[in-house]
Amino acid sequence: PTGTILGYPRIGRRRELKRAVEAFWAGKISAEELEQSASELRAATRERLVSLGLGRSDSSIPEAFSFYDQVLDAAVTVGAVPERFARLVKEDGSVDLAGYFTIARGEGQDAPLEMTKWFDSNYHYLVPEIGPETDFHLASDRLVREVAEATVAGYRTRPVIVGPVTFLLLSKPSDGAPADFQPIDRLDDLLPVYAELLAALTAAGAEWVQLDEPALVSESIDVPREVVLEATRRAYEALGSSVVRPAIFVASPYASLDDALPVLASTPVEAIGLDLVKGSLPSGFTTDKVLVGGVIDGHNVWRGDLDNAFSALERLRSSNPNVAVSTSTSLFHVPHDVEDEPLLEGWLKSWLAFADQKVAQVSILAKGLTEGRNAIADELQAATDALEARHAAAGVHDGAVRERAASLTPSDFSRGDYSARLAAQEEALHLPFLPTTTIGSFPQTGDIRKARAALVRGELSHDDYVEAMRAEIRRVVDLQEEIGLDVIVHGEPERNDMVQYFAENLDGFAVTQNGWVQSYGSRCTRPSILWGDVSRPAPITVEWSTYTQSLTYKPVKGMLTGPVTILAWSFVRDDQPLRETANQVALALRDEIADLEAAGIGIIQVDEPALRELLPLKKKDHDDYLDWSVGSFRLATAGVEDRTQIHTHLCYSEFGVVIDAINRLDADVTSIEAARSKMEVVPDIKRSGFGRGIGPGVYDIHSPRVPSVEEVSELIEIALGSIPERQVWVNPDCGLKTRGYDETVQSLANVLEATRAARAKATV
Ligand code: THG
Ligand code: ZN
Repeated sequence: PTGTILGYPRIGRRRELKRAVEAFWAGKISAEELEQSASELRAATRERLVSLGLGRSDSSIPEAFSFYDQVLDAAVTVGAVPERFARLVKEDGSVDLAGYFTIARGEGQDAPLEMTKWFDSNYHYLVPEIGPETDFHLASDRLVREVAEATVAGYRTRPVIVGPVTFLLLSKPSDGAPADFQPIDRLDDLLPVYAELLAALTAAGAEWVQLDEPALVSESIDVPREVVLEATRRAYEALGSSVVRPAIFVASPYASLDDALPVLASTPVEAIGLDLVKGSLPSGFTTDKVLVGGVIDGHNVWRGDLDNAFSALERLRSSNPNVAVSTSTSLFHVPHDVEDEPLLEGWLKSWLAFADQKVAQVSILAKGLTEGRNAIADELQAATDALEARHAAAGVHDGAVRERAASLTPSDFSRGDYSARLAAQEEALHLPFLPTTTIGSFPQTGDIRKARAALVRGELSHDDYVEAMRAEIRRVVDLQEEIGLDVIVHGEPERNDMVQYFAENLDGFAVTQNGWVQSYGSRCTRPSILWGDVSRPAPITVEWSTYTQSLTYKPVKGMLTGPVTILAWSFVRDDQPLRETANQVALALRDEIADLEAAGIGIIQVDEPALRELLPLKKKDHDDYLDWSVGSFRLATAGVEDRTQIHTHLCYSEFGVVIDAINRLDADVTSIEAARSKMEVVPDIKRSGFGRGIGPGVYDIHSPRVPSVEEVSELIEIALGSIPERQVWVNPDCGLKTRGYDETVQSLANVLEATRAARAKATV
């Protein structure tokens, strides 16, 4: 094929897959009915891709469905089911749909596979567990059946599976594995299973197979590069040499292959995919293999510069005879269709391309490759015109915003000396030893969600909505007073999502109605679209926070989402460096913080859970990233008086890498996730010499379990044993939004009881 895509959204235009999967979990539909829904979705996808210009029978349509996660799919395909789930494995080695979901979601005492970020995206995959004992064997014919299903329907599609090197590099050693064991050690045992799968796919009619190897582009992999390269060589020598197999297409989304490119090119694979959006053209490199130029951005929503994309393909073809066009990544990072957004302004829609528009762009460029540039001149021109209109549009360049950003000086990024701040805050806040607080959100009840939906539908007046939220705030404040928490939050009932809420209230952002993107399993988010210069037309949170403060004598903590997280969880403009966009968001937040302070809010938390997530895949880019990301947080927060206490919150462990950056944020208090890992991060904190307030979570909010007083006490003891006592705060791991009220109240009560006991024992 001359044009293809690496993958397409699986969740469905109206989240049909989410609905079906959750109905199955709830026991409302059977496994057969779920299979039927999935089959209909796959059929609809194939039909649509053909209507958008991909070939029906030239292997350009990827067969890339998943019920939950593509890494889990690979794991169950090769028989890598952890010991604790052995009961789910049937006689023939397979697991059924119910068993598959049990591995993903856990059951009783058996924890699910761990979930972690997929490269530098907002998608989460499940981490396979591999040990010396893992018995690799072909344990699922699901992918083979999907190819056969397509064949019967009159398509020749290209099955997609995570490649063997990436599969092992993303796995973690199973519990009992020896200390020096690494999953990649098992490559030679795994390859025969992949070879067997390739043979079965051939028998089902596949002429091509796509093996996704994004781990080859990442420098955040814990295995020496020489080992990665040698594994790549061995894997593709072996698979390439197997006799019965489809042609092999190795895809490498998210960045450049660098030294892995010549290695792959030396093996008998037929095609190599290059991310030419995040990565670059390999200069001087030539090969007679098919080079699949990923020139259409699969990870962002812009229509972009199609002419430039075609030029990149032409350059690639000037030194390589066989060039095809594709997206840079799978399209599962973007929503289905701009045409599903009737409420978006026409001018904005003309700048955007979601999955369906990107498929059409690929088709245009494929036509250009076969028929020449003239054949697509009109389409290239139309894209160029749209891009020019975008550059010239009001709101994309706001003079006042730019002037303000241009006049920033180093002092705008810096607060005063910490010891002076600490003294001023102690005087202003009078907090006890081991101060207690929560991360900000309280359970989002059905009533809250119903009220918001009614407001959106116009069935509830603005005033009635505000009163409903105030009633919820009163309830949450009373509860915290009763339990005895020291720093009070309002519970965030008015926020649908911690990023979307701010996007809805800032200029320069648009939000979508149907722009759902899979985050993990059946869970989705609707990333906002950051299209223009950002400014704050009016205060956002001030009334909610001052209302809350009017209900209590204790200090209320104002709650904001930080600039890095707002960028990470939105689609960001691609026409200026992220640093500039981040500083614009930071300045808007800085104004919000100034207003909160002026309104008497003495503590303000600026959440940055995504700080680690945007860390670039290449080490050479780390310093620049940490510089602008930390800088934007400081710009947002450095305008306050010494007496105002700035908090931040970060989720998702793995603090080792970013601990220095966390230190440089210069927040007065930092809360982090720690309960789930039994305070594993505490030694890192100690080693880093972290000198300000720190609240390692003592209550794992990811599970409905209520922690006992003893458990919490033990965690507090661990923290007090390593961190200077005066620095320690007591709080849950993360927000309570996804929890129920009963378990929340009991858990927080236990946290407070454990804190009181620790205070009584303390010598300070
Ligand atoms: N907001 C945004 N992005 C995020 C998170 C967030 N990315 C990382 C992390 N948090 C992802 N976690 C979740 C957790 C829950 C849900 C989605 C992502 C979730 N979504 C609802 C669903 O799919 O049913 C829909 C939510 C809605 O109605 O808006 O439960 O917190 N931006
Ligand atoms: Zn968190």
